[in-house]
Amino acid sequence: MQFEKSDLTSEKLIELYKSILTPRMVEEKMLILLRQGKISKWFSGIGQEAISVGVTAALSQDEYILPMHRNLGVFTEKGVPLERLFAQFQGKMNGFTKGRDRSFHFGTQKYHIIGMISHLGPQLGVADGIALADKLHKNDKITVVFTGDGGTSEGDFHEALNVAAVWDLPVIFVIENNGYGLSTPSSQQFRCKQFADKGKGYGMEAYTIDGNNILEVYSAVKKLKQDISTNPKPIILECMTFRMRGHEESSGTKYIPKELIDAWAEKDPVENYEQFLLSEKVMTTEEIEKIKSVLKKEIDVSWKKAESEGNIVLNPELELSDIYKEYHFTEIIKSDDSSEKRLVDAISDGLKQSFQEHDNLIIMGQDIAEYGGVFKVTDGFVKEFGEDRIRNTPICESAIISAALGLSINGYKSVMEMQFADFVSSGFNPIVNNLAKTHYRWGQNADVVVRMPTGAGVQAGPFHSQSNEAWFTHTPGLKVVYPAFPKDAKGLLIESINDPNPIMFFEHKSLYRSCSGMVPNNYYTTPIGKAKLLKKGDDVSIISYGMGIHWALDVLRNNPDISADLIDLRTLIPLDKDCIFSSVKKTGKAIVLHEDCMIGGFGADITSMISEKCFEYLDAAVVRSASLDTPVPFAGLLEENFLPKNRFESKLKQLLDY
Ligand SMILES: Cc1ncc(C[n+]2csc(CCOP(=O)(O)OP(=O)(O)O)c2C)c(N)n1
Repeated sequence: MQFEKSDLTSEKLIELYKSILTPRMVEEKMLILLRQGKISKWFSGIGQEAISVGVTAALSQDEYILPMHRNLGVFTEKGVPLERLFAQFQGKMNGFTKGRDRSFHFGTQKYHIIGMISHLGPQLGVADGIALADKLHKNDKITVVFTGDGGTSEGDFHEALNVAAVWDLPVIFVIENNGYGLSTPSSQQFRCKQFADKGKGYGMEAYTIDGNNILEVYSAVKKLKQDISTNPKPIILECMTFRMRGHEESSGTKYIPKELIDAWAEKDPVENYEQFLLSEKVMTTEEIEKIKSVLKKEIDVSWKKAESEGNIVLNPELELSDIYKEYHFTEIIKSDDSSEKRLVDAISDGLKQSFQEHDNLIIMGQDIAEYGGVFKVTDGFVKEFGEDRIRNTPICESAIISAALGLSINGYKSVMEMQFADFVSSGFNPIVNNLAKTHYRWGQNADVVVRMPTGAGVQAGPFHSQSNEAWFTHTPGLKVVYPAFPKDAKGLLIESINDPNPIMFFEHKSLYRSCSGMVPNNYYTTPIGKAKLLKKGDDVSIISYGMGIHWALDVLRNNPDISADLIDLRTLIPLDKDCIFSSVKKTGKAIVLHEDCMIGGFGADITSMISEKCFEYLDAAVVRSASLDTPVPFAGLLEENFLPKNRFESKLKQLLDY
């Protein structure tokens, strides 16, 4: 192994030695503790330390780095106290996740480390968002994100690199090419010779370096950083290395040829660097032994401290409240002057006024800039707010949702417009696993609103008509908002943008231009989590939201003899249970109406809650009226048959007659 000192001083060379030794010695201790059953799982980074340490050492303390499961060296090099790391590994309160997530699955703003979720790939798009924020701040900072070679097979890798390339983001994508993804060798994972070859395809510079040589890694990143911090652009940095132990400790290395392990053992990054320092007379054996003994003591003391901390004390209320960042509604009163607006215009109005209110608000979506979005919600925005804030995106739903989290981490609010709610399936993973879970896991909020043009009735077939709100009501950590009228839509959208938590905001596209109403002209807020009693009656409670509200209103209009409470939920999560229960206790009968399919629709939850909480007040079983359990069909007649609109009236009357 060839080490190049370049202009590094002896002090710096020794500092790097201590840095690379730290994760090695910590890990040696962890392997013992693992065998003793004191920690539960361990993903070894032995043999790969030069990458974690060399990269991190080349960054400033306030530059973000996004490590993976083998990057202990990132944490030690950033100066995360060992005692807290050890508490984290043991699921203690002094760790970083209050015992809620394991190992390296956490971030810490203090140390500018953003940890992974198990799904590997989403990490890359989060780096895009962080880097975008830095680029917009013009602060010359760069972001570094890691992936293993196996992780590059995921679509998220492609999307994140593509977005970074199109947006010229200052990100270094470090690929640790260590030969295996779990048990799968590289030959079964990808066909390219080197990952650096992919650079051309993405339109970015790419380099392959020796990942076991700390000086090579350190100087490569230093140089690249200098280059891209003032001239923002993404880089692929492929670091050749080898995974010396099993994927995680219990899985072993039987499938790896012994010769391969032996050959790479010769290239051990710590031992080789140590030999180099000795041969160059930068350090003596005695000095090295002294460093090791000081470090050993520090590790032992830190472990003892972490171990002596008591176990977590259960606080059930905190478990529930920590899914969201604390936030209190501030009412901004509606003005008296109003104008007649269609739903689409009210949403556009609320969005525009939010842009005027929040300098740090960005919207991202396909065709939303000059084109104004397929539903024209952002028509004219780019002229008023500029291309930095009104951002056309490539067709990369997953990377853009991940980038939205990155923006939030680095001080921005964002809205993402799904072109159609159906396409959210291509961005599902980062929503339900990253946006939704991050605050609960390590206290980082995701200040993101995903706008979802949803619903059927426009003969658009199975992939442009779905009601998929129940995919998200089932996921703790998200809020789900679904207005039915222009006035509510504007106030709720403004409030959703003010709220620092991740919000799925449903907009029924068939109501966009068919539903109008008087909308206050000013910037005002409508509280999330509050239903509205649209009609008061005595005989039945009709509970609905979105298009269902309009169907129910039609039926009540045609049947003036029916005396019903009509509840517009407006928000599904958090659900206004009090409003529902007090109405049902009064009427004794309830019907839940929604456009979504019956099985697994949100109505199932409402029905069961009513049965449980209002049982002794009920005069009949709670009824549901919902779409058929089929995909949404295209032809008008089939679609009409699919939707519950024409079945609702008879179901309601049957219930009243019971
Ligand atoms: C989406 C997803 N699929 C599968 C896994 C299981 N898994 C965890 S790590 C891993 C191998 C990753 O290989 P690589 O990216 O090369 O990183 P390395 O472990 O070699 O450092 C697999 C298959 C996962 N965590 N997420």
